[in-house]
Amino acid sequence: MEIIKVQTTSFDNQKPGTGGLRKQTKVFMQKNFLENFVQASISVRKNNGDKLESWVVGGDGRYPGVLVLPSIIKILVANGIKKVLVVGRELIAPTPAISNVIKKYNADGGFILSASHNPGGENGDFGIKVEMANGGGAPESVTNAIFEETKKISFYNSLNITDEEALKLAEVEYLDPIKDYADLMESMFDFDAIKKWFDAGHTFRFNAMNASTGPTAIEIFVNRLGAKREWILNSVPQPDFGGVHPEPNPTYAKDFYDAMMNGLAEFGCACDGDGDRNMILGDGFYVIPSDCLAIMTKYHKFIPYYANGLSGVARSIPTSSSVDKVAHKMGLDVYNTPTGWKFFASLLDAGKINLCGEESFGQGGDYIREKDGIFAILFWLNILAKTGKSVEELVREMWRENGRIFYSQYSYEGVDKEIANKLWSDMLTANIDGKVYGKYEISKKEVFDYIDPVSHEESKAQGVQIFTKDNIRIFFRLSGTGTVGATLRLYIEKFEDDETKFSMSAREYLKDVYTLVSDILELNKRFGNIEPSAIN
Ligand code: VG1
Ligand code: CO
Repeated sequence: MEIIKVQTTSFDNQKPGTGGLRKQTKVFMQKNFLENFVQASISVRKNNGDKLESWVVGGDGRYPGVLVLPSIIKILVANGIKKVLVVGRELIAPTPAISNVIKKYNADGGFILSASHNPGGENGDFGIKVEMANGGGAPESVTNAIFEETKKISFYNSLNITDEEALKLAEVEYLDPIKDYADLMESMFDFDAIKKWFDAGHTFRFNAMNASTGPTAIEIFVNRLGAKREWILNSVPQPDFGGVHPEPNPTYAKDFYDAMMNGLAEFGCACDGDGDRNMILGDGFYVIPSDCLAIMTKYHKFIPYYANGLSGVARSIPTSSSVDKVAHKMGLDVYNTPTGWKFFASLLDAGKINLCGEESFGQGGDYIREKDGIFAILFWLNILAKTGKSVEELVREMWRENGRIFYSQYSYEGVDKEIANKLWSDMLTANIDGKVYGKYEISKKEVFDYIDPVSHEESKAQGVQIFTKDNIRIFFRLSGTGTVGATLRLYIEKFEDDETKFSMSAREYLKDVYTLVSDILELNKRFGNIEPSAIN
């Protein structure tokens, strides 16, 4: 087998974002775009002196994932990797199941071919997440080095063989990630209790959004737990997700959300394209992800895996402080990290936390290094089965005990990039302390810089935080996963202990705050009357 050096020209736009390199599919399809990035990632790991013997390749099934597999295999083997562990011939598995195999088979890293919750297909997005030996996304020191490498790359290593030959190389092994993952889940949760809950006639729906989680959901919920097959919706993975935007939230899973609001089942849930996100719904009741993390923390002792307690929890800084109320009562530390799961990894590795979450529909634990949609859903099923309460009862009870944190996240997707960058730099330096906007007075504005408590790696300017005198917290940042223009992300929270207000919707309760935020950021002046494209 002959190793060849293929001449290439570098690209200047291969900077990985919040969750890997994500671009429009047509950008990824440019000659050598993917190959350059793959070679750069491997070169950086080698330059760091890391042992690279085995490497996992997986994906969420989106186009053109399985078609580019041979090319990736050739580069890996040509770079001296002895074992390429491929996640099924079809290359379809949820990100958490791929993270699990990296760890389980002691691989030195991996690639996940996914743009996560972004739409797929020829006119959608494609992406590649670079995973480390711990099964988690590469930290900023590595992604920055990869970016530098991509700017100067002039050739990549490959093999002089056909695509068919590449798929059959002795160095390539195909795994069954679903079985490994389902076994792991079965070892962590009380499957007997959940089985009894289903046997007792409780109703359930899981929406796989035509993406990667369908087959795993059938194996776990139907085959192992006894749910009805017809309760698993949109369960056949499709390369373009059947045209669905696979982001499980009230905006992009609107039909499912509406059906659940109208009594479809007692418990409803959905996952995103690559299965690391989830949405939790009760009968006529929506659980915001921040409250979801708080409920998981509150009831962790019902989960056999967590029966001995937690060492600490973490939330990304834009996530609401709902979990803080629960954790502090239990005497647990709460860490605040920047947006992006990779920031939890060092805290998890060091054993400082074993449960964590983000407002963006993601929770996970210390058993792997990615967030995990099905894990969160099983967590809820386990709690429902053990408490006998409904989703709504559990959340309302928590609000009565701790007060309710009204919270809303809204996004302006695909706005003008230059204007957004100018807004961002203006906000970094803005001095608005003490400024009055209508009935609100700003008490403090600060830029959120993060120093990892374990690795001491510093990540500057991860967002701008604004507090008002009456304790409203506003957080603002630019998205790192969008592929067209820029996306503004705004997050607001306000604590309320007046029970008579608990039944208001967050949108109604925070109505005036939306106006305040838009005034502070001068959104209408800068962008010309824009409306949020997603409110969750
Ligand atoms: C978004 C979310 C963030 C999440 C990231 C990756 O990032 O806000 O919390 O970790 O997506 O999720 P951004 O930079 O667009 O706000 V996934 O499911 O795309 O891996
Ligand atoms: Co995802």
